[in-house]
Amino acid sequence: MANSKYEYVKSFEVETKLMPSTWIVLRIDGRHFHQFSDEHEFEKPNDERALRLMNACAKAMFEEFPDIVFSYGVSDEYSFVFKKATEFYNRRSSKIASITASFFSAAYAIKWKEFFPDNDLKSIPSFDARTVCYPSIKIVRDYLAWRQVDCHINNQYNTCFWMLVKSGKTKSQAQAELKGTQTQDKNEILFQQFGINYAELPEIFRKGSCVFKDKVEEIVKYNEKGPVKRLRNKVIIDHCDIIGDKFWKDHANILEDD
Ligand code: DGT
Ligand code: MG
Ligand code: MG
Ligand code: MG
Ligand code: MG
Repeated sequence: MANSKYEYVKSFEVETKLMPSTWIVLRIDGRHFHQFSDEHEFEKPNDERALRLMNACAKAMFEEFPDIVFSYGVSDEYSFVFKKATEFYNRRSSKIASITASFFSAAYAIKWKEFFPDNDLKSIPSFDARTVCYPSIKIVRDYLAWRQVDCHINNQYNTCFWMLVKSGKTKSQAQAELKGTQTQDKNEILFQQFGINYAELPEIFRKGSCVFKDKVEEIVKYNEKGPVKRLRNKVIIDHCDIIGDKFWKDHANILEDD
């Protein structure tokens, strides 16, 4: 097509290219989910249906965008790690953030009924997205540890807070009671006042969720001797500890230099 005299307007476009040879971490976060969770009567402090819906959207991302090697989600956010050598959208930040945020938002709306069969979607869910480049495995791991520590701190606080409120305290009384408390104090409050052993709460609440590919033994067919099993690479959702070394030793391929 011949250039028109208007073509020059393209020269005003600015592209932010993400640094080559670094892990791109994309974080998606629900917009106004404080309001959204109230409006849809999410259970407090954690609504398992809402978390599983987020996980299903993350799994859909994994299946749609093959350069994602790992993801971690908590509350209304999900982080996605792209492999170091990715050329996804030529590493153009605005393309990556806009496409993934819109894909995730659409998935959330489409899958809503699967997880909330009795609740109508009352407003349009949307998610923001940002991209950050990290130059080493250590820093990617520290990033993920930061999110998981955040999950733990918030979940422990919120669990105490809502137990106090549900037991009759006002929100400001609960806040005052928790002010300045350490991890151990909160565990004591839960145990002494409510008989809850924090360590026994569901892992999905305490640890958040990880999505990654792993080799899983699957039955592929049955013959006269019984089931025939094969190792298959599958996208799995688990609630692992990603702060310590064990997970990363067991799954060294996830962040390997490629
Ligand atoms: P933003 O991200 O700046 O648009 O604002 P928000 O309101 O999304 O705030 P954010 O992302 O810092 O915090 C997430 C909110 O979502 C927080 O107010 C609690 C709510 N939320 C997330 N998961 C759950 C849940 O499972 N149950 C309940 N009750 N609330 C949840
Ligand atoms: Mg926010
Ligand atoms: Mg949010
Ligand atoms: Mg958030
Ligand atoms: Mg186009």
